Parts: sequence; structure tokens; C-alpha cells
Amino acid sequence: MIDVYTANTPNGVKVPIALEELGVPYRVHRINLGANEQKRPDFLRLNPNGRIPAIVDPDGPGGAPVSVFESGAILWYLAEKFPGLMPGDQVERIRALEYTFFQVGGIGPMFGQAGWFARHSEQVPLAIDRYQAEANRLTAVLEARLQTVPWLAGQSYSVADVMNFGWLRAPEYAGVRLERYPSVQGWVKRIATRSAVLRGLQAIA
Ligand SMILES: N[C@@H](CCC(=O)N[C@@H](CS)C(=O)NCC(=O)O)C(=O)O
Repeated sequence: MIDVYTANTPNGVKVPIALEELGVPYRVHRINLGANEQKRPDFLRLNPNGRIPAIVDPDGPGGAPVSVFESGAILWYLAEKFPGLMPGDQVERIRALEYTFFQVGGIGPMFGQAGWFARHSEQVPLAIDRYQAEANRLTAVLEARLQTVPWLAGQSYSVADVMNFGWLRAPEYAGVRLERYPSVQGWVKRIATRSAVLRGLQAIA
């Protein structure tokens, strides 16, 4: 049974969603971010960066327990181990890797900053405009991709879709209105209605 240390946040929902899709049993350990549980020594042993999510797989390489942090690394690890989220086609696998990094390096940080500055007691218009513009620019990149293929890797639903869905399911946080991005909007709806996604979200609700 895989132990999942997470919370109900854009990065936190990805792991239960992926594990449901892969049909792998798991146990959720809720981390209270408000109480800073992610900075406690026992959690820092799993993720020295002090952020959720993290997992422990008791059956890691060589049969020994292994911990994994960073949602992209966790999902990639799981998708390599269990069939269901890693495209079989070599080119699609490259695309999945691209859009996984795109989320970790772009969507996540920019959406996060856009939401943080917009909700801060001190309003800094330059920062809000800058991050909301970048969040919209990145969403337009997804829109262009999804106008040509049903899923980010291409023809197969993959780890890249789960990664980006974590953020795009609540885009208003970053000042992104999905009516402007109809292909992204349709893709979000298709993912949101998958039974594995509904179960994964329920597990961390
Ligand atoms: N790049 C990391 C980002 C993780 C992250 O920022 N997690 C947030 C929740 S969405 C967190 O733990 N925030 C609490 C904190 O920063 O102390 C990943 O994808 O796992």
C-alpha cells in the first residue's frame, strides 16, 4: 500500500487522481498546511523541500521502501511502474515529459504567484498583472496544443494531463477565464468527469 502525504491543493490532488487511474491501493495522510505540518522534521525526511505531495512506496527498487517528492517525479515514478498513464508511443512519451515539465516549471509557479499576489493584503498591481498575464500566456500554449490533439501527449491520456489538470481545474485562482480557451475548457471537462478523477478528488476532499 502506497502512503500518500498530501492536501487538497492543485499539486496535492494529482497523486490520488493518478493512483486511482492506475488502480493502485494507497493510504492518504492529510498534511495540515495551515499548521505547517509540512515543515516538521518527520515530513522533511520525506521531502526536504517542506512541501506536499510526497509518497512512500514500501515496494521500491529492489523491494526496499522508497520515498519520492515533487509531484512530477512522483507521477513519473508511478507511471513507469504501473501501466495506465505512460504513453506506449515513443514520441507521445516525449510530449508527456514536455508537458509535465511545462506544468512544473511554468503553470505551477506562475499560477501560484498570480493567486498569491491577487489575494495579498498589500495589492501590487505590477506583480498581479505580470503573473496573471503569464498564467494566461501559458494557458494559451495549452489551448494551441489541445486544438490539435485530444490529450497533451497526443492520442493517449497520460501523466501530463493529470499534472496540468491539478491547476487548470480552478483557473480563476490565477485570473484565467476558461471561456477564452475553449479547447482547454473541453479538456478540463473531459478529465473532471473520469471516474478515477472523481474518486481521487473524493479521497482528498
Ligand atoms: N513543485 C512542487 C510544488 C509543491 C507545492 O508548492 N506544494 C504546495 C501546495 S500546492 C505546498 O506544499 N505549500 C506549502 C508550503 O509552501 O509550505 C510539486 O509539484 O510537488
